[in-house]
Amino acid sequence: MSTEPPPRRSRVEEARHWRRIEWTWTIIPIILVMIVAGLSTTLLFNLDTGPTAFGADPNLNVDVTGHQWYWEFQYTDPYGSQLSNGTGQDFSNGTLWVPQNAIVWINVSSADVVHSFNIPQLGVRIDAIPGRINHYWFTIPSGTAVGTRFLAQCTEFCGAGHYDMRAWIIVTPASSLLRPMSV
Ligand SMILES: [Cu+2]
Repeated sequence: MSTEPPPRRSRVEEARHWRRIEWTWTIIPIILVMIVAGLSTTLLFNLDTGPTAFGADPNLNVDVTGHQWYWEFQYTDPYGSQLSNGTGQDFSNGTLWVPQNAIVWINVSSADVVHSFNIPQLGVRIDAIPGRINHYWFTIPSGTAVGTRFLAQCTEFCGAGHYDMRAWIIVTPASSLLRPMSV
């Protein structure tokens, strides 16, 4: 008993068949890559723009300057100045007072060598480079109690005093001095 071999496709049909598959597995990944590239590029630019890109207005604007071997904090808007006057603290001594639920926009630089500003608990890590201002922001998680301290530290070896280049971020009561959120 002889079995009929299946009818063979012509070479032209064969080529057409494979060409369709080639196009499919070329076009679909290209579309996927373009979607991922678009989303991540947008996110990258938004990260640079800061909280406003995500619909939030920073409550505080703070200049953070690394020195061998301490951190200097300076509020750069009137709201921060009021806050600092209100507590009577010296704000250049390595303590940053931040109200509950605040969104803090930081402008990070260095007065001497390269440092890196790091608040592990708040997910902050940004290089402090002389002659350059790096922007970043963080939020105090809702429900954080007044008096909570977050340790800030330098994570770039910057000389003999590097080990002690620490600062405290201390949470103060939510203040009416804060700028209202923009809508
Ligand atoms: Cu340092």
